[in-house]
Amino acid sequence: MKTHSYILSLLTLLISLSCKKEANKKLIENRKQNHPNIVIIYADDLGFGDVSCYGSTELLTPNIDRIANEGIRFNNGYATSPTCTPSRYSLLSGTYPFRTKKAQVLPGNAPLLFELGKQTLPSMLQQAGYKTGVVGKWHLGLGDANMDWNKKIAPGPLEIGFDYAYIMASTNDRVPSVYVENHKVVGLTTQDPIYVSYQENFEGEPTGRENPELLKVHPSHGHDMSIHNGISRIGYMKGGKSALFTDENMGDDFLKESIKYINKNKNSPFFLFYSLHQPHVPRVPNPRFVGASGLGPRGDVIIEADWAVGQFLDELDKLGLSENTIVIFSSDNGPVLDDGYKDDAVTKIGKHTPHGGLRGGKYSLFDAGTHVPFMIRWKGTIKPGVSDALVSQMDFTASLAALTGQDNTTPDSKNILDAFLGKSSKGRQGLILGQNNIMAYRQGGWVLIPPHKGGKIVNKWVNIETGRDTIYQLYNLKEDRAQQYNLAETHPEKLEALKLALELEKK
Ligand code: NG6
Ligand code: CA
Repeated sequence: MKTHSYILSLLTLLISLSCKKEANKKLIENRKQNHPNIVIIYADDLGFGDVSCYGSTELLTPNIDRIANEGIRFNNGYATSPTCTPSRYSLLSGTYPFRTKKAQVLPGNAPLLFELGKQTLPSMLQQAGYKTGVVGKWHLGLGDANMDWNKKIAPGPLEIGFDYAYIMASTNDRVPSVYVENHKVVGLTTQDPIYVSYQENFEGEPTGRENPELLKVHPSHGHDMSIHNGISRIGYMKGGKSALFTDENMGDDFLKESIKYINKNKNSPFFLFYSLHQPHVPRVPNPRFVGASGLGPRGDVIIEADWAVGQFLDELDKLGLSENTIVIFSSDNGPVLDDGYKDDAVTKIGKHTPHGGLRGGKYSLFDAGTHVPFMIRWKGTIKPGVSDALVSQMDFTASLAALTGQDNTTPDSKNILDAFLGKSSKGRQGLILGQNNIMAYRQGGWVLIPPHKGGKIVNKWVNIETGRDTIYQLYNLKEDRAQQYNLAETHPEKLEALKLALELEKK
């Protein structure tokens, strides 16, 4: 009798153990499908035509191409705005930048742009059980107005949903030229505090304007204030010598921190916003990449960024995470050649076309301002291919909320998960592009650019058409990719339909 009950309980135990194992396996499988790691690799000012998977032949980007070839390459993928801050704001907040007046290119001492307490992409993923991190360019403001960079820097990424941050304080051409890790400037000592001003210079400090003999990279417009590492920047700064970054090492620094982050978090689902600084000005490649492209520093830093992407993908392979990680690659706005430094970007461009045949570029309402490289890889889940769906970076929040079983409470992000995963050719219906009251509207293959007050045709500093005009513009991108024919007068019904759709989308 005793042996009987003993065998019975042993059997029960074995069955329950095997059930548990089965349940665990299911849980892991489930997590793999619903909670894959998510990485967004985000370039800065990379154009639609700057990568070889979108047709560049003069500049080859085999590693970025790998993401496209092993995943989906979107032919109609958009950043929300033709400049950095508004695009990044909308990617992280699921909100159109025009809803916030302040969502425009920020100075390096601007306070944090986000309203605390509102859902963001990282806070939504935190809710879903993810570890969330950001490494690289931020440019979304930090702290409060009049922040002291020597004290605790908050609010910032950690207050809007990131568990970890290793970021450039602003842009590589704006002071302070430092990195911030969580709440602190990296490498700063109390003996040599750092001071920042966007009003006036600190006494005795050299500037690019007055001391060009100290420069290794010279400004072409603006960028003639404080000098650091032989490069004059926007804004004034003093002290903090032990904390200043070295432009030549920035690519390596961000790669190293990104790799550290995924190693540290490999056992929990993680989200990483890996925000590259290339090819934004000043373009200062590591010596390993000088001359790599034959197109001057702009091409060289793109080769450098592509190399870093390759190293990062290799690390995912090494950790056995490639099948369990969604990798998204895109850019915050379109391309620009001379963006303020004499770096041969114009003279060495040769046959390369950063805009890839689209009209305009950075700062422009024409297509090249926001129509950017856009690709998503999820090895083993996404069937490799090409998609024509209209997709926007603003839609990551709602789509990834759908994937991870969360509610999206952001105002403008749309769930287009099926398009992102290549299961549907339908993306967004319509999309507003731009910021403040400067905007265009795309619907299907059509683009409307309403009249803009005082619209200049060409931004003479960067030699790019702004796309603004005092009349209505209407383009059919399917037949006229380069936006050469304004159809506003010949297609009045289409014009009215888009005007109405734009007003509805604004609500
Ligand atoms: C402009 C800068 C440009 C770049 C841009 C922001 C001047 C003359 N030009 O004001 O160099 O920094 O702002 O670029 O200062 S973004 O990609 O971060 O939006
Ligand atoms: Ca940018």
